[in-house]
Amino acid sequence: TSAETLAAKVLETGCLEGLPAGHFIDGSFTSATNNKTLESFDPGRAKAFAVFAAGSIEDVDQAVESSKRAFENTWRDTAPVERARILLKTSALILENLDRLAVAETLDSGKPLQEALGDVRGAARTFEYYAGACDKLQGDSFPLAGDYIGYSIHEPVGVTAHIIPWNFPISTAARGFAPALAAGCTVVAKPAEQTPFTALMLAKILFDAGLPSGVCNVITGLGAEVGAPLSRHSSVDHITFTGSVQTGRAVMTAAAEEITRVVLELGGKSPVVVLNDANRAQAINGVIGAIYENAGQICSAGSRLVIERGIHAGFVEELVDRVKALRIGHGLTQPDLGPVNSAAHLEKISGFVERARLGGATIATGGSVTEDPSTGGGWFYEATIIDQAQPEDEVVREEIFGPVLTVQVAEDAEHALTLANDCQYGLVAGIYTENFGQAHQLAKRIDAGQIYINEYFAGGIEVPFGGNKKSGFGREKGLEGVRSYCKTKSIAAKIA
Ligand code: TXE
Repeated sequence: TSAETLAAKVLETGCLEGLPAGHFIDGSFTSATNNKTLESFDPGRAKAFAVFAAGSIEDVDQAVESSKRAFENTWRDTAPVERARILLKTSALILENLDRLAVAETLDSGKPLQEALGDVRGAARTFEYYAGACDKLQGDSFPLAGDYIGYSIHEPVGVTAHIIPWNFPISTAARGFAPALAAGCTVVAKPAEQTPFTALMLAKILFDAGLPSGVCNVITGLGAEVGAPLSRHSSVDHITFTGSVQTGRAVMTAAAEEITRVVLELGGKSPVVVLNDANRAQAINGVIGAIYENAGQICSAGSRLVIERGIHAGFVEELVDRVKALRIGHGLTQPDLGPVNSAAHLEKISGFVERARLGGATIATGGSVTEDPSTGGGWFYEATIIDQAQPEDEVVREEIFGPVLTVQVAEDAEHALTLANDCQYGLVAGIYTENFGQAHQLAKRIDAGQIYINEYFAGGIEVPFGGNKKSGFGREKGLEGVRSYCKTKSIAAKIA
């Protein structure tokens, strides 16, 4: 395919030409006020391949002021159908740029190219979906007595900040920008310092699709230097944050100062419950995808297998065979398992497994730092399974955010439910069983924002997504996703 041709060229040269090099403010690329830059690394080779602007508070002010002007002067009053047309055009332009966006995403994040292609197609679909919502944000009317009428309208909240992590750069940007823009809000985004490029490319695509200048601004740089001033900015009306619990707490604290709305999508430690009567092949494939896709660096990764004793031994044996056969390699070579995003993150993953090993864990496969077999480079960690894990183990309790699966044995479905819920997080859960009544019983009682039955990651942009407990609050995706960017105004009148 043409994506593969571009990937081959990039593998040969080590870089991708024409990447944006500045912030995107007011419809054009500009360098940081202080002219500082940072380097971005190719995780598959552990080598820098490009530089980008290292923003500061001055750049944040400039971008927020630009978004505020654009909100007040144009976007909030742009006809909903016009907003819809621009979002639809954006969706088409994303697909026209599919190869470049996907290759940039893989180079920057490390994820396998086939996954990046899926993410970019998903981003296009997200704009298509929310294009359809623009002119359907209708309010209610209220039954008041005799001489009164009452009705509500949904107004855009204003300037929305989007703080984006490195594991799904373009997907997270799209899932925030599209509903915000659909509602009539303007956007200031800060991608992660590990993966700045696709959010910048997306802002330019929106502009090319007809979005007025200033409606979507993107500033790159470090969390402390760009994310922190953005989250405490008095002209920001809403913050969408995806990232760690620790940073989420800092963002929420900053937002509290200005009483700014927040949606927090934080980490997870999601269970995949496999009962004795599950379809074996379906469950094995599901479990593998749940934890080894994007090398486990997914907030909703299925990182805890909770399996009934009756099938435990045979299932784990088959799982280990399948996992050993996964091909490790640079993301652009379309491997089964790509690198992890950074050296620091590799060390963090390795630390979790080493501590578990010292504590006597049963490491059924993997358990070591490794490398790209064809180049000897990159930040790779083996696909790992820790069997016979106990509820109190650190590897069961903490988000590792890497290709590490723990296996807990359940005596029956009730015990599986207890193990599944024994967790500080509540983002998603998977259930594999052929007994659909039981599946729905479990779905009802598992404390998570989204449940997948018999296919992990089932569902699309139509389905609301977000966490319970320490996984955060607020919902993205679906029509609920667009509601967070609206404020309801109710109007009541005496008509006689
Ligand atoms: O996250 P941070 P990190 C989890 C995962 C991972 C851990 C640490 O377990 O190992 O978090 O990752 C910006 N004010 N997840 O350190 O710091 C930062 O620049 C405002 C789960 O990368 O949360 C980046 O743009 N913003 C997760 C974004 O916050 C700040 C995805 C996320 O980075 C800031 C990523 C500050 N003070 C990590 N400091 C998920 N839910 O999918 C940093 N940032």
